[in-house]
Amino acid sequence: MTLLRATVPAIAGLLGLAAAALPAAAEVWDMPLAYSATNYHSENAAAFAAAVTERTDGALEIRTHPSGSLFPGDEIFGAVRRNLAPIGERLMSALGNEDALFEIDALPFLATSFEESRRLWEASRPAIEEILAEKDLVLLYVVPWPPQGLYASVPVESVADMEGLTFRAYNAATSRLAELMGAVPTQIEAAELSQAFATGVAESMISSGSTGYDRALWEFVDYWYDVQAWLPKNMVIANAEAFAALDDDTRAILMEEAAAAEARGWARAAELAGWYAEQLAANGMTVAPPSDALAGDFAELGDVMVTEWLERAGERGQAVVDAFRAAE
Ligand code: PCA
Repeated sequence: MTLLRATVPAIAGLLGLAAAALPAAAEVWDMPLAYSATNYHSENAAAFAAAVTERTDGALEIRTHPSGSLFPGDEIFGAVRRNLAPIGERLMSALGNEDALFEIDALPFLATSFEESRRLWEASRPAIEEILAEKDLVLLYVVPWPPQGLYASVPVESVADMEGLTFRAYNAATSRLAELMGAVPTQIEAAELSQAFATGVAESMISSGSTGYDRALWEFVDYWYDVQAWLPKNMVIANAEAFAALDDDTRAILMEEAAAAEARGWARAAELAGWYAEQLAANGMTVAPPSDALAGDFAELGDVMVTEWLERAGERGQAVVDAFRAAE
């Protein structure tokens, strides 16, 4: 008895000392991304991953997997929710079936510049964080795409020219817009774009100059109209359980680097927007502002979509839109 009483605390003490002296067990987080490795979102995520890995001395190592190579874009949100991946990046507005509020940044002409988009994000962030928390997810950072324009295989003077064209959609909102234009939408991830355009499954789409550049869309279509319809965002989220399992210091580093990645990503998107448009033109595309008729048609369809969205998004949606408009 005496021996035991003396020995147990001694052993515990030794173990405690040993545990404190050992480095924290290394944790590896695989981070699925939907877009190509050379896209600025993916490069930004890779810089974020490297910074977290370095600053935690490898206690948390993040490995990015671009181009939908670990999970295709439309499976990333579900994978992070189920902790099949502890962290991942997803186009926020593609999650409208999870909650209408996620679509707020894909409403035509609500916020059309980086500055407005930033204000819309500030107005919507608390509600988005709340919705993510309800789904056991933690928001790390968001980064916008440049303003969205219209790619088409034929000249488009007004929406009537879109009648019957196949249209690549990247979320429910772009599908709805295509329907309102009389086009024929199919939802396709960016990683599959070249094939869709090569086979005629898509003859048109709305996206940024960034995605057209990444996918060399000039090989398939001749026109890009710089409509500046909205700026959708990618968001990087973590599984709440995986996040809670990290120690305090690691969590603090993760959040600091997330804030740095958000700032870096917004700056980079704004810096690159014009350059992408130039690259489309340099590769032979007609890059032009929309005609007055096309801009007017889009504005009308935009109003329809905002009205429809407000019905689905309810009071929480209305409150965010009001907060955004009040900050103007
Ligand atoms: N590129 C992404 C979403 C928005 C954008 O500009 C895409 O086309 O999938």
